[in-house]
Amino acid sequence: MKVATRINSYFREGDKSLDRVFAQFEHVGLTHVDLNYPEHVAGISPEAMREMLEAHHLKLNGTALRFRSDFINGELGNADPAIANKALQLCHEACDYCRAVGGTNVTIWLGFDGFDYSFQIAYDRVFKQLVKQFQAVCDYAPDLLVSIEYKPFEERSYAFIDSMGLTGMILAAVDRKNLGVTLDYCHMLMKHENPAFAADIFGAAGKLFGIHLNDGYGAQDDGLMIGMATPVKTLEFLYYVKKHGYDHAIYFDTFPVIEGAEEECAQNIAMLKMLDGAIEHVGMDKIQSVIDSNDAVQAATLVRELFCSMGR
Ligand SMILES: [Mn+2]
Repeated sequence: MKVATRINSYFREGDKSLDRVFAQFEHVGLTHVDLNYPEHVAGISPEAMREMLEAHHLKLNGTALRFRSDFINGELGNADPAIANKALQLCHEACDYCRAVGGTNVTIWLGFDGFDYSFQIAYDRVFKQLVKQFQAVCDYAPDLLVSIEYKPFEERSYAFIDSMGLTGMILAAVDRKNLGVTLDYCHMLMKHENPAFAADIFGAAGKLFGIHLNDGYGAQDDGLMIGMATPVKTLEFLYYVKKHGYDHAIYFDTFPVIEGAEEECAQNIAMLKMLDGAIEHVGMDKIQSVIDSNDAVQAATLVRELFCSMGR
């Protein structure tokens, strides 16, 4: 199992040294790293980054775009062509860095492409512009997986790419093999989506490129430890992730604030392994046969069986 977690959780304690954080990642049992671009790579050459990762027996999963101040009124979909082009160039740089360090995935979350007011943006113009921009990123780096992470709101009151539905429309319109989706579990709860639904649809289409696992109550991006709020939904989600042969890193996008980052991460790893073990113990065929029966009482029986199989 490939597992990664949020570097910034570890920056809260001690200095902002990636070498120190990577040593802790190795110690807790993580295998992969996602770097926010550009903030985590400032002043570090790809060669130096690769060496630092190798020294701690870690691999780069990929880079994740972080758009800051220049882009507060929109990134790839910005109405100002100069700013939109600057956002595109940043995506290209993130692709170059990812490839040079041996990563495979470039994750793009457009936190500022969206709106706060009625009559503020031209929806169709933004849609068509985003399609062209994603085509440009995909064609720039056909050897990499470009992945859209959607979130319904925050930074803006309404995000443009806000849901599995809109993301699916973008994927279809962009029509590139190397464009897919990163499913962030909490973001889906915020949109009142059932995470397993998207995992099955995108997984079956070969478009599941990234997973951000966490938990929450739906009203906001809580970033809680895995399985602590919605364990049944998490089990169903993990079932489909397994069913569709997902083979990239599972990234814990959790926000330990009071908790120690390493203890919190260890808990996430232990919970993920326990939930996965329960699915293994009950068996994929058995679970599928219950789903195929389309029967809520059988589903409830299955959930009890999964709970009873934990830690066995
Ligand atoms: Mn995320």
